[in-house]
Amino acid sequence: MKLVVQIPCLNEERTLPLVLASIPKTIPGVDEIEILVVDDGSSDRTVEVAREHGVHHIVRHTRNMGLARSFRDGVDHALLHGADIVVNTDGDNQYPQQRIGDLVQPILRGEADIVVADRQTASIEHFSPFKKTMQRIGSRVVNVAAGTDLPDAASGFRAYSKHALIRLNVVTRFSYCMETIIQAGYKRLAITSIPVTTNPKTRESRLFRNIGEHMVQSGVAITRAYLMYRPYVVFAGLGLLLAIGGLVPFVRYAILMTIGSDGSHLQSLLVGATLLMGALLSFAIGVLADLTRINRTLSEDTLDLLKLQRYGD
Ligand SMILES: Nc1nc2c(ncn2[C@@H]2O[C@H](COP(=O)(O)OP(=O)(O)O)[C@@H](O)[C@H]2O)c(=O)[nH]1
Ligand SMILES: [Mg+2]
Repeated sequence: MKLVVQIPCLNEERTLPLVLASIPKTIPGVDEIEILVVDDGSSDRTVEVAREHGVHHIVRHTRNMGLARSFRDGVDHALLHGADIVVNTDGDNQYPQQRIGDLVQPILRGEADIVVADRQTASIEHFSPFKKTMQRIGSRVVNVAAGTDLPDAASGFRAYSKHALIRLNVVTRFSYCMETIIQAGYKRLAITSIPVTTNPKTRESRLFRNIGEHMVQSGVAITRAYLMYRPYVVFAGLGLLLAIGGLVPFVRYAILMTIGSDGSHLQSLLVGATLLMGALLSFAIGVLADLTRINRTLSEDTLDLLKLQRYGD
C-alpha cells in the first residue's frame, strides 16, 4: 500500500517546510509514504525548498497553469509511480497534515473511495459570518447536485483511492474541488468525511481575491458539472416552466374568444406562441445535451480502460 501526499504550490517557500515537517512518517496499514510537490510556475524558491527537504517527486510547470491542471498532472505522476492512495493538502499549511493517517483510514478499510476533511467552518475564527453562510449554502448546492451529504465540499484536504482517481476526469480550470464531488456522486463513488481542525491562517487566499469571486467561480463550476451530468434536469425544467407560462395566455385567449369579449387579444397569442417556442427549443437542446452526455459516458469508459493500462491494476 503506497500513499503519495500531493501538495500543489504557487510560491509557498515560506510555509512549505511547515507542511513537509508535519506529514507523518508512518501510518498503520500504509507501507510507503512519498511526497509530491506540484510547482505551478512559482517565482520564489518553492522548488529549491522542496529539494532541500528531500521531497520524493517534483512536478514542475514552466508557467502557471492553474490548480485543476496541477491536480491532474500530480495525480498522473503519482499513479505512474505506483500510488494506491493520493492525499491532497495545501502548501499554505492551512490543513493539519498530522491527520493524514485518519484521512486514509476509510479507504484502507475499503469503505470509501474519497475522504474529504471537514474543516468545521462554523467554528473557524477568521471566517466572517458571511463566508460561513456562503460556505454552508455552497456545500448544500453541491450535495444536492451530487446526491451526497458532505459538510464541507470546498475543502482541499482529501484522500482519493486509485480507483477514484482513475474514474475522475477533471476538465474545468477552476474549482476542481466541487467538480470532483459532483462527478464522484454521479459515478457512484463512495465519499465520506472526517472532521478536522484547521491551523491558524498564514496568509490570504491566492485562489480568490474575495468571497464574491469565490461564489461566482464556484457557481459556474457547479452549473457546468450539473449541465455535464444531468442536462435533462436543467433543460426539461426550463422547458416545462416556459411551456406552462406559454399555455396560460393561450387559455386566456380561448376563454375570451368563447365568451365573445371585445378586441382581438392578439397579444396573448403572441406571448403564448413565443414562450411555447422557447419551451420547444429548451426541450430540443435538452435532447442534444443528453446525447452528448451519453457520448461523454462512452468516452470516459474508454479513458478508464486507457488509464488502467497506463497505471496498471
Ligand atoms: N497549482 C497551483 N496551485 C495554486 C495556485 N494558486 C494557489 N495554489 C495552491 O493551492 C493551494 C490553495 O491555495 P490558497 O491560496 O491557500 O487558497 P484557499 O484554498 O482559498 O485558502 C495552495 O497550496 C496554493 O499554493 C495556482 O494557480 N496553481
Ligand atoms: Mg489556503
